[in-house]
Amino acid sequence: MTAPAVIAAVGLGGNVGDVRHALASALAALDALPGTRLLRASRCYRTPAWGMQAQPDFINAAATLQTTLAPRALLDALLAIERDHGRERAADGSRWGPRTLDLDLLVHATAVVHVPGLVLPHPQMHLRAFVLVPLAEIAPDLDVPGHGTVRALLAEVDASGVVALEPGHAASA
Ligand code: PH2
Ligand code: MG
Ligand code: MG
Repeated sequence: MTAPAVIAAVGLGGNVGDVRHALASALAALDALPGTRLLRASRCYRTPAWGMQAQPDFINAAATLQTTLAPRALLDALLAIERDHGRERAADGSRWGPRTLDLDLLVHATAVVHVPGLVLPHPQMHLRAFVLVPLAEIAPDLDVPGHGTVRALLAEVDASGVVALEPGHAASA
């Protein structure tokens, strides 16, 4: 029996090397995962480093997927794609330093999960403009379980400094 397909959202980012190339390559890898289809990908945004601020700006984007993968299987696939793109995790376990490619599982349907290594929805996504701005471009009505829609969350954060790297489509009048 095949698992039902659900919607999942992924945050993409990096601040080392040719990040736009890495993000495009990662999107293709997401679309190629078993039981998974890339639905939408946002533009790339330049974003000020959050957390550990003394590091280069990041480039961030977001994607929505339709997938039959369960949360843990999808998370493991994201980590494998990071490794394929040269991501090295700091030996000291520090979490917020420079990286070639970071893929964060943000939302997996209605899942609310707190187990070692996997928290859903992503525990800080509702506070981070670098996640919410790209995600709002492609999925403003997506529900972040326990928090509300992406559109409502974006209205509560300071999104100044988050700049799209390509022009958007003009809204129809
Ligand atoms: N990721 C981090 C830490 N800080 N800042 C921005 N702007 N974008 C990120 O993707 C990011 C960050 C840890 O994953
Ligand atoms: Mg991250
Ligand atoms: Mg990460």
